[in-house]
Amino acid sequence: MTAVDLEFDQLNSTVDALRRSISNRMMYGVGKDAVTARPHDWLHAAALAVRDRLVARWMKTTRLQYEQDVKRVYYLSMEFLIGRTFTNALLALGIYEPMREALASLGVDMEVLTDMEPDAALGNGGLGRLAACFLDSMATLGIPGFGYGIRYEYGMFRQQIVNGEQVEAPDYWLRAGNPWEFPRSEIQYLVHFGGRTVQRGEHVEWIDTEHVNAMAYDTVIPGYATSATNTLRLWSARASQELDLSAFNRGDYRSAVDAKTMSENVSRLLYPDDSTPAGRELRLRQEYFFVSATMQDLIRRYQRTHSTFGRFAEKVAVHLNDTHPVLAIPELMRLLVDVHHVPWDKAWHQIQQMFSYTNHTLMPEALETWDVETLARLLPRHLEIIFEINAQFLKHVSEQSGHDAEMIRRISLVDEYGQRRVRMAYLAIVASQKVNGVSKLHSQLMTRDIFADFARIYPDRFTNVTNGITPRRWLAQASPSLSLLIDEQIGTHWRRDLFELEKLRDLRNDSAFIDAFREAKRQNKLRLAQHLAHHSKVHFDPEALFDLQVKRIHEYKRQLLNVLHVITRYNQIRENPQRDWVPRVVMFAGKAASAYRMAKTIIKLIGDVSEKVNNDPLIGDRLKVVFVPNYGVSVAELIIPAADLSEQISMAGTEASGTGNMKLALNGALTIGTMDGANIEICDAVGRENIFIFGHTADEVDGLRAAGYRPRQLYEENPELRMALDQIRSGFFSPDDPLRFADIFHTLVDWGDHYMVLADFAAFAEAQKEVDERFRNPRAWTESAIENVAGMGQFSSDRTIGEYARNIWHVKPLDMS
Ligand code: 26Q
Repeated sequence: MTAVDLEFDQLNSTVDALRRSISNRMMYGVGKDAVTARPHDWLHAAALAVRDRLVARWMKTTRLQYEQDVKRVYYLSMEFLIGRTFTNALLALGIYEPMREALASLGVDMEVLTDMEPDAALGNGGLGRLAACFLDSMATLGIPGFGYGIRYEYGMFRQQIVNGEQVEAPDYWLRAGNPWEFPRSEIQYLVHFGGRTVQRGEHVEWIDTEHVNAMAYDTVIPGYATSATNTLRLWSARASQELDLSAFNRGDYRSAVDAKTMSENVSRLLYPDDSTPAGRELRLRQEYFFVSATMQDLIRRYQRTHSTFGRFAEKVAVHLNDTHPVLAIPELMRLLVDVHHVPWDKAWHQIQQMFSYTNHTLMPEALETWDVETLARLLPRHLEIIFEINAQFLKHVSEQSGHDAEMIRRISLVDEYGQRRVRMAYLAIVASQKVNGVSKLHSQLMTRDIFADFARIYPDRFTNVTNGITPRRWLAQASPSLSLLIDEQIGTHWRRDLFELEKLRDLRNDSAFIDAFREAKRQNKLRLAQHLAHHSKVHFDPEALFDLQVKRIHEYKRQLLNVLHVITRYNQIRENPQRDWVPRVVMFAGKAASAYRMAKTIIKLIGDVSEKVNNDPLIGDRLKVVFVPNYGVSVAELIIPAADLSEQISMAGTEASGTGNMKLALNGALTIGTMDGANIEICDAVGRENIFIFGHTADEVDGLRAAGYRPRQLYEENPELRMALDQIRSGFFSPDDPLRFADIFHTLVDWGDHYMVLADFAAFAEAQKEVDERFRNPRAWTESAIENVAGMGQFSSDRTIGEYARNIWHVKPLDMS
């Protein structure tokens, strides 16, 4: 920041200046006075006062980007799981305390306000939250980046638990208005669907289409302690014609309005599915809608300063967050070739240098494909372009490596078996200059298994960039107590350089620091205990071991393994109540996809087990089981800092990376986990003695499957496991409906146990014993916790974004001076 900027910022950051701004914004922005203002009005007025301070930085960044004619990154993602903005912006601007005082002087409690802000929950889970962490890091590092996505009116559903079951409620997050966004009614693009193609002279035209307008809404993304900011641009659908006039004139008002509603449905709601793609046509429309508007926008911005497309790839990098935005490729080809009349080969050459693609899953059923018929009907021109790309690609491969018909069939972008389908990941690979996985193991398996043919054809294209998380939100904001302690010891710079945390290692034997660390964690545990006592009427001992598994509910993540262990522990305590048990609170949180039956049954099982355990007088405080409803960014900020133990127990080879594992370790939780995803790198970073690793490795999983896995044998040979499974099968936890969990039993015992829960059970139970032993010694436990925090430097998303910028996007930070 320059001296002038600094002075300007300081003048604006005083309590007085903030109070004046809030009052002003209350009057001129909200249109009320202090006497009649309700809490929501205060939140709105305060948010506008904060936003005003961001806008000055935003204008400056935009101007510098333009003047320096920098290369820009377009980060395309169907999901941005942002959470709340207010506190985050205050911390970025360094005005948290002055704002609290300014509000207090107006008689307003800031904490009440911050709790009222709805989450921007425009994402399902890991992939969407990663995009949000990346925006934060790009802005903080001054990388000229734009997030592009959809402004869903309804975000991720709210999860209520009624009688132990998940009930979904719509998330109309815009109800009270969104003070952070700027509607840009002047920025609109037409997006076409349907119709047919015709050849006119040298060019193809796409005609007889229906269309909808995409209108831009911009949100400022502040960088931390820098005047650099970025923009998140989200598209909202507007009917291209307000009303169907002919219907209107016929007096058919219903139809006149219906057409408008139908076309605007495209940005109505987020599909609440993660991992398993639902092949719905509206989803395909959403994907095309946002990439079409984005590609038009990017061309327009490039053309403001360039008269030909010769330097396109020098100035633009487009990143695909999974395959969901992959239609950007044929759409940009169409715009260049059909609309701007760039020759095909030139256009393709530019595109291949511009695009990059991140894969987030290895599970074959999660790889996106769209059937050729649907594409032909909705996007006929794009299908032609995909066919042409495919033809040229297959020709190129045959020339290089001979006509291996079987291989050509395998790598074709069009799967010809049965119903013909386009394989979106293959299209992304062929068009990208770099393809990356999200952890070392995942990137290895990606090139060994699902993309092996492509890795042989394009060996230099594949790479790894391990995920990261932003320390601003996940430590500084979520855990004030621990942050303050760290600040006292090593200063505040860790927020911008997380490797600074290594300095904490020298303090691991410092008794005073160990005590202070434990006290900071205790504060977070108390905060959570109070919240849960208030909201869900569960009471528990804050001295107990807080054991957390928080993530989407999915069979591969193996919440069932955790539940089985809880049940055996319950049985053991009942048998031997007087032994000196380490008291535990086992917490689960996470949403199930609405159509995922098994995931919903797992939630119900957790509910039934917790009923039984929590109400058993023999058990008392020795074991409590809690399902914390509505897991999302804000709930995560509350519960992650309170964790002692982090459950990362997916079957090895299934969790691409995980990022909750990083958030928990950064907050001083010890991990119990399999050698999967980023757990492996966390293990290296914190030291094998400070993590509880168990279970089959990815290679051992393959070996076991090849040798013929027999879960029933494990069931029969392990009496504790058998008892727990029999209780599940026979209605011990569900006397009102004894067969409720029969399918869970059969899935694990008789139907193949696809995720090898039983194979890892004994090792998991052993590892849990080690956890208990370590926890009995508070000093040893806390030393390990400190080692965990100290080792987290590499898991900052700043490191991740640095790697993308250098190795994939080839962009440099903006010069802010
Ligand atoms: C696709 C088509 C239709 C409907 C839904 C979808 C869809 C939506 C979301 C498919 C997948 C997702 C989300 C995937 C996801 O969150 N993956 C996670 O990504 C994280 C960030 O890289 C990793 O840490 C996790 O391991 C991975 O599971």
